Amino acid sequence: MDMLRALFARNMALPRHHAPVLEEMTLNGIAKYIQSGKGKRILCMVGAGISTSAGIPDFRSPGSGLYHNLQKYNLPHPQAIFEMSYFKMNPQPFFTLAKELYPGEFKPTVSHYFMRFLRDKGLLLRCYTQNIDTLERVAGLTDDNLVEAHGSFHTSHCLGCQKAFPLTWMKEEIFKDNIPVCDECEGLVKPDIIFFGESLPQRFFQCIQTDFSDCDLLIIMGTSLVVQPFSSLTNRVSETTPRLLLNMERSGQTDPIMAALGLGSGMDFDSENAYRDVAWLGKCDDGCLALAELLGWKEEFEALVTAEHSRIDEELTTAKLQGATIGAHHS
Ligand code: CNA
Repeated sequence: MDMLRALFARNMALPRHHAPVLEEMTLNGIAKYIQSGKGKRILCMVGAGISTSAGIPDFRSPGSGLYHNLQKYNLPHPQAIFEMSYFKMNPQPFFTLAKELYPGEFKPTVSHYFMRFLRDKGLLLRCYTQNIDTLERVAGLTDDNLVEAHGSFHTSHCLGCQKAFPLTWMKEEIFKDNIPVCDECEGLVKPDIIFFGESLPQRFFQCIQTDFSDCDLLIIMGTSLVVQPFSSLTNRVSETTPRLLLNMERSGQTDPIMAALGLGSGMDFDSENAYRDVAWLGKCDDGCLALAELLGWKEEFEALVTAEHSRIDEELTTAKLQGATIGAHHS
């Protein structure tokens, strides 16, 4: 191996070995890095795994993931539900699924609130999310805090005349089991979530210009890191920026042989050259709590989650009671 490496290094002026940027390659090492004041412009990259504990299935987890449970829609292949050509031909499966996953029916998780907590501490540079459930917003992140890389249900557009429709209208259509149709041109109306093959929002391309070079710590949570171009963002941070993965499985890794040679562009958690990437495997909610505890913030953080969950519970109860009263008046 050393001979091979020497050969590569001689012929390609590669690879460079880096001094470790963390005291230890563990969650504790990340906590110490933040405590030392080095991690104060934190970027979070998140995916469906941060919402599974809210009851929203992800795509790819074996057994519980959406791709394993789409048989009832008789799709030619699972991804067809998010493909424009199939949607135009048969929008029903998408809207049935949209009803199941509809934003507003779920509470943000510990992981969502961890990003809000980092924001409140002045440590969050931005959250890049692949999710379309809008739970980051419910947890209190603002437009400025967020890049919704795959769009969201927030707005919808007619595929024919491009007329915009608000969330309230789309919600009503979805819950009435209607296929939403434009009142101007009778075109199909689709929530502004990005389907396979569609371009990502302008904001994504604008923000990545500076965010990743400005970032001094990258936290990646609940994503298999297989959807491009999102997954390649992990490589945009500087070579000395630590990257923490909180996930059920290792994702975003460089090929082990390439890593051993010091080559490759993914994350390197385990090779002898590993110097900045930490994988903490388990539920990301537990990972966030463990990190908060190491930082001495656990009580304060748990208090935030409890307060926000009670507030949402109260709002839901009030809304249900109002619904029941309105129902009683109408009957
Ligand atoms: P994915 O490919 O389904 O991967 C999810 C990842 O999260 C996997 O690696 C899981 O092991 C991991 N995971 C699941 N639960 C947990 C947990 N509790 N703690 C830690 N890790 C966990 O999903 P990606 O987000 O990577 O794929 C991108 C797709 C999924 C985007 O286009 C999204 O729009 C799409 N999606 C979004 C939602 C949502 O908005 N909540 C739901 C389902 C799919």
